[in-house]
Amino acid sequence: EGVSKVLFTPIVEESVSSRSKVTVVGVGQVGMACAYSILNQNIANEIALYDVVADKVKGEMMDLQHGLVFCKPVKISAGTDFEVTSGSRVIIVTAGARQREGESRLDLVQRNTDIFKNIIPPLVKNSPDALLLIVSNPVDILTFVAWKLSGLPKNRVIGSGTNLDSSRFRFLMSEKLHVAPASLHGYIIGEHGDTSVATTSDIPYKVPVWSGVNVAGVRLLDIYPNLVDESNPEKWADLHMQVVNSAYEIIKLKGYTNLAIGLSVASITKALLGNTRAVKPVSTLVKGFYGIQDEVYLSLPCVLGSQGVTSVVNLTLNAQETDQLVKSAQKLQNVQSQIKF
Ligand code: 6V0
Repeated sequence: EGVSKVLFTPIVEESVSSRSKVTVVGVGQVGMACAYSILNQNIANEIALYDVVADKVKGEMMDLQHGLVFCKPVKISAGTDFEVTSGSRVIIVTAGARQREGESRLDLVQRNTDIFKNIIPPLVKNSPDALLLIVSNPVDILTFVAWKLSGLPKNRVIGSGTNLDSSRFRFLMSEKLHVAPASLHGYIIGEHGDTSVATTSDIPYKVPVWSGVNVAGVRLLDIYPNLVDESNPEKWADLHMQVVNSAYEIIKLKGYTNLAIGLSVASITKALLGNTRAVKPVSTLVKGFYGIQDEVYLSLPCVLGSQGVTSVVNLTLNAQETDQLVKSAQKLQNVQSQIKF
């Protein structure tokens, strides 16, 4: 009796700010795979989920929260109000409409641009210091759209780009050489493209930089000069088309792709939040590189840190590789010039 039965004696008001808050916009297959990878790898100390579908976003939040006992400490919040996204360091955008039967690529771009018009300005307003990491497809064009709508400097608006394609490329090569995928280095640069465009007339220019492929610094082309010749019975050149077709194939088999893109986005987010200076191929504004004149986003190996893209690695490209980048840029510019902002 007389003893006050309170659990805590407050000393000071608790802080609401968070060192490493990540917001995931759009809690579909891709958004949740991103959130789950980030949670599981202990990359952020707060994860906010934002979507327009209230039940779905609440359900996804609860499902993650119920696993928190098994994770390192993270706060998980969610909602349909932009308030929930405030103070984010990285905002991952996976919101997007899917291509409708018979819909042109341009119509899809316009529909997703219209969604971005509603979300990018309030996201930036609530998190003025955030980096934007765009995942929605077609990712290179939508990263440009997000950059335009955000008013942020180019280094702070990044597309997930060919980080995923490069990972697919390295996996396929690693199977041939029997080494770990992470021990085989190589890059796909250029356009990530659009998972929903499967026509051969619109194959994205995903450029495999064969000259840089190496294990422990030993270039494969130095050992096997005929590596990617059509006549090579090992069919290394085919690996490139396998990468190009990966998404279509997976969508045909399971309906969507989500787990690898989730891991890929988590690895980019880790580099940004941790200011690690990791080099990854991500979509960045490439005007001025390799003779490209247009304001377009394409993937090049970039140094990533808390300012976003802090440098671009200058690759030694041959004429064909440079030509593909320039053509890709022209193609994207052609679509972009028809977008209504
Ligand atoms: P999904 O499962 O349909 O999820 C989309 C989510 O976005 C849904 O939960 C919607 O409610 C939500 N959404 C729609 N409008 C809004 C809005 N205005 N604000 C907030 N949320 C909204 O699609 P999925 O998750 O499979 O794919 C998402 C996007 O990622 C698509 O554009 C895919 O093409 C793209 N991908 C990009 C990849 C890449 O490598 N960059 C890889 C895979 C998919």
